[in-house]
Amino acid sequence: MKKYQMLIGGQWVDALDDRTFDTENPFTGTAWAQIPRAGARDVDRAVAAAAQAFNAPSWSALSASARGALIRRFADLLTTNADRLADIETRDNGKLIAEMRGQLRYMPQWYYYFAGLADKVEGRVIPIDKPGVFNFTREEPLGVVAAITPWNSPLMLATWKLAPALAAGNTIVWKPSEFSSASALEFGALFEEAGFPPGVVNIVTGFGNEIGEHLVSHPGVDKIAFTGGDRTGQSVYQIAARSIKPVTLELGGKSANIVFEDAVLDDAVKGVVSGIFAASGQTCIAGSRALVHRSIYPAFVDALVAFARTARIGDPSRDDTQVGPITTRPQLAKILEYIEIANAEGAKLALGGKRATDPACGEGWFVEPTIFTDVGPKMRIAQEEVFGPVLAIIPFESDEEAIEIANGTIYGLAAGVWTQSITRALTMSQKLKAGTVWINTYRAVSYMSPFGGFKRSGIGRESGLSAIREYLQEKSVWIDISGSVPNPFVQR
Ligand code: TXE
Repeated sequence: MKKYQMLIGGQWVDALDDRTFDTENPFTGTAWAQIPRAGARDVDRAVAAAAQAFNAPSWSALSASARGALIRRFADLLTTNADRLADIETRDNGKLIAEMRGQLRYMPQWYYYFAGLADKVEGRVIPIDKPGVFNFTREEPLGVVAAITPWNSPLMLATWKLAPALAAGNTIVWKPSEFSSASALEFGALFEEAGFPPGVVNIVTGFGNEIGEHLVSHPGVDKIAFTGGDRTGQSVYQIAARSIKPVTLELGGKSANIVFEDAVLDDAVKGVVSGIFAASGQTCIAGSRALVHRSIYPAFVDALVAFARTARIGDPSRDDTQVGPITTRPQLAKILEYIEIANAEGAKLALGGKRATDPACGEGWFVEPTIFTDVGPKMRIAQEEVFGPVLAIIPFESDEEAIEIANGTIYGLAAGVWTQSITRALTMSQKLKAGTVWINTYRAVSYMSPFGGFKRSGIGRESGLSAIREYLQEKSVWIDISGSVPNPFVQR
């Protein structure tokens, strides 16, 4: 079994008390690597290393252009290592090799984009209203950023934090999910190879319930960038509030994929499938509710069920597999429990509905692509994030009703709209309370376009120009140019 070490202050180390945990392959259900199980003291030394690196001239005195060049060198290494890292991700989290390769090959773009932005962060000269003073602003890094990431797209979701945070001049303590730490540690080696000074990127592996709170509350940490579950996000926010730390949070959703009567039916079927069965529904942007206009409801459901039934389930490392396993044992149990809940609530099961036992699934943790029809908008299956291949189909009668249902959850991460009417498309893009609205497409993301949640889906934005601002703070500098000291007893 492969044995990994963590990256702290430029050194590859075990946990101080030598504890480890096994990471499992969701397709075989067996352990394949040992990961260091960090404790509080390991977090302490990672934060200390990041703080030291933040102040050291090897990082702090580096010009922004040189910082950009380092990040570009990392992106080049990422490009040459993309397929190898994709293989590790698939082994560790069970997501399709086709999807992981796509993600890894595209991922360098985030680093190129933010590397390019590093030396374009500019302050402003304020045309100040007061005579005799000159006022300008500086954009400064925050310090030590704690990046806490989940298991569903381990390197991609880390990249959305690391690329802008490094471009802005911060240093990092990254805690990947305990279910997907191997690829993070392989990634860490590339930062070293690229020539980042020791301590700029530190990776601490371990359990969220053991070291998460310690990391978030650590006085040496200046900012938290978190992607994960709703409840964990709440706890992170509360703990960060105690020391008034800035946070970005991305907490998932219950996104609506809305199919109007004027949609191109085949396209909408594919769009709904890509929203919920791609990645076995384990994505924050899963279109886990399909809202379908009553007039096309039966025809749409028939076409969707027929298409979803053909999905090839099985080994995620095969290029032709379409539905892979569930990444973690607890997640498998959670999805099966939600299927029970939906049955008990009176939703009609139209496809799937149980753990998959197809021979192609072996001993893996699979759930059949599952479709519930006639779901009421207030049922739990229509309100709560399942994070699995379970679709709730809800009929609607009018555009107004579609908007009301779509907006009627605590979440607001994304929405899809299927229509041929430009007026309807634009109206929906305005009325839907979601951070991303896709019209006649679904699940598109880019390093150039901001991503984040409305309402309980999160705080802050990742990707796009504005993302770098999440890792900067603005300073106002005043300089007297009058040559005389004014009355010290009144405000200038
Ligand atoms: O996530 P957690 P889990 C949702 C999805 C899923 C549920 C639970 O609905 O079923 O969350 O998944 C770290 N302080 N999403 O339990 O616990 C943890 O170690 C600080 C949505 O895997 O939120 C990991 O690194 N950190 C989502 C990270 O938080 C803590 C993606 C996320 O784990 C911590 C994944 C603590 N107290 C799951 N406890 C999305 N938005 O895409 C845990 N962690």
